[in-house]
Amino acid sequence: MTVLTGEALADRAADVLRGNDLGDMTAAAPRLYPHMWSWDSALIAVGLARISVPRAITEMRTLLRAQWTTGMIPHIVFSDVDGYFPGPDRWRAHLAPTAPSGVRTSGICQPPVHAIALRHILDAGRRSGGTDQAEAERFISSTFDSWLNWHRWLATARDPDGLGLVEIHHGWESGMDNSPRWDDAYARITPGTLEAFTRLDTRHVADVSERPSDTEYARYLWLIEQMRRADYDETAMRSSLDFRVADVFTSAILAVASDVLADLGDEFDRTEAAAELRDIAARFRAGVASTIDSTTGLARDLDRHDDEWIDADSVAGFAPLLSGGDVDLIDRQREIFWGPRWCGHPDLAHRLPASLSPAATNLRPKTYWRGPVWPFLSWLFGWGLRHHGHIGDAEAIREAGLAQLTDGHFGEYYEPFTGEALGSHRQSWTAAVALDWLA
Ligand code: 9YW
Repeated sequence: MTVLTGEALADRAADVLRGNDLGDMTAAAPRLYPHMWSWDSALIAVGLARISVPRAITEMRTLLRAQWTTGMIPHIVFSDVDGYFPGPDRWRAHLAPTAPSGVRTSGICQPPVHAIALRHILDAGRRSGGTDQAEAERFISSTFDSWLNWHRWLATARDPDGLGLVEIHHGWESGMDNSPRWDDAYARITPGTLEAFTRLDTRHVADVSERPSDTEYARYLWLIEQMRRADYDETAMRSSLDFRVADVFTSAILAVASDVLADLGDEFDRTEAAAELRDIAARFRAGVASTIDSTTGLARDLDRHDDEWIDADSVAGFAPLLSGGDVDLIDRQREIFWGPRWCGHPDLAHRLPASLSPAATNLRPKTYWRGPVWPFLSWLFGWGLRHHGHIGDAEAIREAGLAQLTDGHFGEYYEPFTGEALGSHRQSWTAAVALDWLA
């Protein structure tokens, strides 16, 4: 069995990113995902910043070229490579009046982790100095307004009732596609007439039971159909879509990323914008805290269909570890996070957060967002804990996260108990976080 560590692991990770490089964007995975995904690209940029600051900037520039006039950053920017469904022909997003021209995108978004990448790019640029520093600074100051508009759009169009929670219109917007978080909301959906379709994701994985079922998939496509009928207009979609959920994890990311962007605003003389971003951060941090279940101590999503809380025992329950919050809340969350239902579960291969509690009765340890460990998410928690001053926690995650990757596969996700790499291998964001952990 291969055991790669240190430089050998970093070399292999860099090789993965080179292999998936399509020129001005990095494919999320070589065959399964031959396009740019929004939150993947930000984490990829974090890894690229360790190799080449200009290449990391290119990644973020490509993503920004796909920004909608509303401010939305779409969840997929399509390359010219075939082999992914649903592609641009299914989304037909270019027909929306607010879509960008000259680039093909999907019509939904993903969690706003991008400001975190900007911070990494700027820090890497300043560490190396010279043209790297100049380019990074020029990039941040010249694109600051675009990132601000992205955050503004999420804080307004996606929080129409001012709850401090970001509303999503498709499970894909959460980035945790088939998480049990969305089961009840999806169960209500009966797809209308759909154009015929052939899935392609199931061709690229060894075991189809790891992937969402066909019934789940039909619902995903039905929502796209509904969005198309509403011309991707936010107001029209809110009244017609079968899926509307306030996503606590995306909300936590918006909170902390708004603080990070506010810091950048202060550094680049954008004081007013920085104040606005801090207000957004405070509102969404409070929104996240308002979702806590006092019995379980976990954060919850809110189904906007009936305004019922969703109890899912999922990793999103630790949203406050990203958003931050008051000391009591964070202490309790850390205790649960490291405790026996989560990272301290005695049967885990590595002490890392799985997508569902390893003690949950509905756990499916090989199925996508219903049990496996996702390395980029471990990185995100590590980053968040460090950002809020919990250095020991962050170090523990880094060590366990690297131990999980020594097989050199850079899997999309991992079986929590055996540590087996699953889904796509050579997944870009997995390689990227390894590079950052190893730097
Ligand atoms: C899909 C690319 C994406 C991630 C998502 C993850 C999965 C599949 O892969 O989505 O077809 O969009 O759930 O978070 O961005 O890695």
